[in-house]
Amino acid sequence: MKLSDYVAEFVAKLGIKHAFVVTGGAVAHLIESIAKRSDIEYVCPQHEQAAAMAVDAYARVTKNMGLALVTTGPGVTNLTTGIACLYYDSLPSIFIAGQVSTSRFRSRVPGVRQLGFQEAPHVDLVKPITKYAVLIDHAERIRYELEKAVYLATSGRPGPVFIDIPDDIQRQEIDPEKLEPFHPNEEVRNVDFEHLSDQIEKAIELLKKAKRPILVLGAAVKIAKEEANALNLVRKLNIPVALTWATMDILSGDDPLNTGGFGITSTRRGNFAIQNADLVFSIGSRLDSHATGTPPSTFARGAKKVVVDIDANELAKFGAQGMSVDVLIQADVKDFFKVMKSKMQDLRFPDIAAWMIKISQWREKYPICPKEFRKQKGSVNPYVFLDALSKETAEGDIIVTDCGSNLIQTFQGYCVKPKQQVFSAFNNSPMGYSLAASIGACYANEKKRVICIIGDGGLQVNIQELATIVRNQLPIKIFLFNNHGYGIIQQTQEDWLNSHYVASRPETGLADPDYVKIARAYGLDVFTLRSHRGMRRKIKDVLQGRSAVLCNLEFDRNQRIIPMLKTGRPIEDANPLMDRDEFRKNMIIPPMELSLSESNKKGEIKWPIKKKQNR
Ligand SMILES: Cc1ncc(C[n+]2csc(CCOP(=O)(O)OP(=O)(O)O)c2C)c(N)n1
Ligand SMILES: [Mg+2]
Repeated sequence: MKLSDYVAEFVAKLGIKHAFVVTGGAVAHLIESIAKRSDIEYVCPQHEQAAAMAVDAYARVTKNMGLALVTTGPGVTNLTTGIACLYYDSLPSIFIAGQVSTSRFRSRVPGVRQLGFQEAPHVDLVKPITKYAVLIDHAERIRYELEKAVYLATSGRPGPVFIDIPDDIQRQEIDPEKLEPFHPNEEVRNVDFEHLSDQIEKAIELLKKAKRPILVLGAAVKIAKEEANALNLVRKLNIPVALTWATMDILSGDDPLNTGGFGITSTRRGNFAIQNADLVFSIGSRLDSHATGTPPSTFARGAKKVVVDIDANELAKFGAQGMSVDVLIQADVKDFFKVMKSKMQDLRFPDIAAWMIKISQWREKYPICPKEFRKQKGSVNPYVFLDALSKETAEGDIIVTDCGSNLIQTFQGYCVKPKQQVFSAFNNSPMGYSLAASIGACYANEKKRVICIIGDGGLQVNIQELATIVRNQLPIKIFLFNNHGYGIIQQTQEDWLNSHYVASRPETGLADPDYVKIARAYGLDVFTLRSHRGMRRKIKDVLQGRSAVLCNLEFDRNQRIIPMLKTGRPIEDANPLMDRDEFRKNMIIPPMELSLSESNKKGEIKWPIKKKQNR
């Protein structure tokens, strides 16, 4: 059997149904072997970065692995941004590259940079962003290395793996019967269930006393596929839940138990809730500074805290950063839920009705889309749009958002429905992700429609993928948050650089082409929305049917993320600053000195900042 055929059969047996490929001489045999199979469809993105991002979304949606094949040299260097997305969000997938033939390895002539055309040290390049990266320099190693790579990708904390196969090795004949298998050296998982049980008892004691508890569910709940157990716990405890970006779609946005997220870019209501809690019980979130604000000691500072995390280093970080945690539980969330469940029978918790009323009052009082936003004229307000979009989408829809303001606004303003998936490349967050990821998500979900939210800056970074969408007739509905610039960078420049908008606006170096014309040239249907008039109708039109659509939403270029924390403040005190009396009334725990100081009166900062438009 030809080795490349063996590789194709191996990946097909894993249940992978699509391969994202960008061909080249050094990978031609592998791709041909994939193409010969009837159980895998290959898809041709226009750029390897997009292929990797499609793989990322494919893994998220199928909850299996995705697969990409690329050629040597630039094929691999182009992949890296996408591979990093999978690595930092702990997603398993397989990346296979063709490498120059073994006879052309530069190692044959000491000191040279390259011997083979397009030769590059792939394994060295991707090692820090993969769980395993290996060069197959002997054909008979193929089975062992493939099996090992898949084992590593999917076990423990998942992640992408990379396999480099030289051109001459791809063509070699092998006898599959004679190949050495890989036997995982399954170190017996040594879980100290007794200790875990003791720690959980301590946590339950805190739960029994809490009057204002909040449960945090983090990404690990999804990585461990423990969503159902997490939701059972929520229902059983019947306590409010604060979700991180990664888990935002596991509970409906309008569920009374959903506090509405928390952190430096979240909602007022969610932050008032978590900051005023008397118990924060966090499961599977590393509670990074994006969630806690800085310094982390300001986070939920009146609350007892329980943190469940598999990683001892993450648990140790709290003490090192001055954030007190009362019960640290080092455990896989799977084990945690198992033990927790066994202790839930007959437990009685205090009545938290008053706390629930407070949370619903915050929801009412501080909607992310207040009425005055709706009155905006001459441009589309992102929060008004997201509210309308939430109403027009259906169960089962996948929504992918990009990076920058549009990412944050989506997680603030989009109200998730049951069985929807909403995601982005949370930790790597490269511009252009959502367009390429929408392609992967679409293939992963039987080519059903995918809603892609992206900024004008992000669109430029993967704009070539409009061609992939049209070529493959994918029903991807792109909503372009067009503020003609890098909105989030401008907001940062207002905070840090006295509004010196360097390299973030058309006047200061950016290009601002006509995206409508570009999308039309690629063959998409195009709509433009310049105001709120007829918005629901237009969104309906965009969403219906199987055609690919770009809907250009014209925003005010001074549109900002609202609210958004200014550096140095606790997360309950975001910009635009609230009247101090009103702020004080919302605080059950003592506000920080900084929040009460005279200089923080309402009106210090007005958003959106209205400046003369000079374009
Ligand atoms: C590949 C890459 N380069 C640079 C950045 C830094 N960055 C983050 S957001 C952003 C601007 C994004 O502009 P746009 O997509 O228009 O989003 P907006 O904030 O305007 O909604 C930049 C440059 C990044 N995240 N990824
Ligand atoms: Mg923009």
